[in-house]
Amino acid sequence: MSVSYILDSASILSSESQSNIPLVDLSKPDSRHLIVKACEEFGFFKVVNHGVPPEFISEIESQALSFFSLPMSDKEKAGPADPFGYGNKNIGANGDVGSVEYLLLKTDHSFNFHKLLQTPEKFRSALKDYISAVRKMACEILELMADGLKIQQRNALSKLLMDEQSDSVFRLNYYPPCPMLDEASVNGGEGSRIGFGEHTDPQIISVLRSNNTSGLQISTRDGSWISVPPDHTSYFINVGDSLQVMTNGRFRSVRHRVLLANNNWRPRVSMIYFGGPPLSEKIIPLPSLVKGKEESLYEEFTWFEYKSSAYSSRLSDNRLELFQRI
Ligand code: GA4
Repeated sequence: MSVSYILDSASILSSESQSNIPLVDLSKPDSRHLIVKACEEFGFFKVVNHGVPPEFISEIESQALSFFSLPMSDKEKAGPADPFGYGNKNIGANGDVGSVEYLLLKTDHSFNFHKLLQTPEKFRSALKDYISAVRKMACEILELMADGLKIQQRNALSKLLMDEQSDSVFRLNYYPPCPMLDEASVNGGEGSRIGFGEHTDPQIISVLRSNNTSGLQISTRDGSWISVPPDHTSYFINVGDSLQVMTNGRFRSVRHRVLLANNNWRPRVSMIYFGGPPLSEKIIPLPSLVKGKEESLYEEFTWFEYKSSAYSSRLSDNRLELFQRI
């Protein structure tokens, strides 16, 4: 192990330990205020006491690891991700690439798991348990947001995720260890590569959990990047573009990315629930957040229209710009 490897790791650790990522304890009575503050400042926060049973999490993680360790020819049977299924390096349909393999699934369990695994029923039932527990947490958070924003109808946001027609997505990402370990050790393990390029999430809310590996970074208001210290026992919440619009710009959808250090020897595995509304839902600011004569900052659009526009964009595009009123 070279000296530069040690220095490199130490500097990553120190930038992570100094992070000021907002922390929300869902069991504490003041959490609604902290959530609102975090969504205004960062569009991002970490959650503890989330209530998702650890055995649901470990079951999905082990199912994911066994899927991603299948021979490539087997995994490819579940692809390409157009948009659902197995994807490798290609993200979306417009030329974005990253050092990542993934499975993108609809949360209504309509995916044909027989294409995917030898024990599809086990995977399907683990997903069902996991997604309903994570959706419950997401709804609790959306209700706390509504409380914190003094919105009378507590479920104004959460009802969109609970709707039978909710267009939510589940994503399993597998970031392989450095592909050129030998080369990396020759040059001291320095440098990094893009796992998942910078972007904002189009939906309302994203709920992310990863194993204990680094990589996730968020962009702050001044455009600088902060590394998020990994914590496999907690969840990380992202405000999505739709929530930015529904709060008339009060909450900001967070730009984030995954950057992999070239000396990473463990795969990063993340699981993300993207809570979206029904396709026909109009994405407009909640009435009480459009004060007096102040108008919506955005043109009116449905989730279907926004999603269609998102899917024809590049990952790093500012997708909301197209809908901003000048
Ligand atoms: C970002 C959030 C979710 O992962 C996702 C992504 C989707 C994809 O991977 O197919 C998109 C991306 C995401 C935004 C713009 C488009 C669509 C890739 C891409 C270039 C599943 C989603 O809903 O939007």
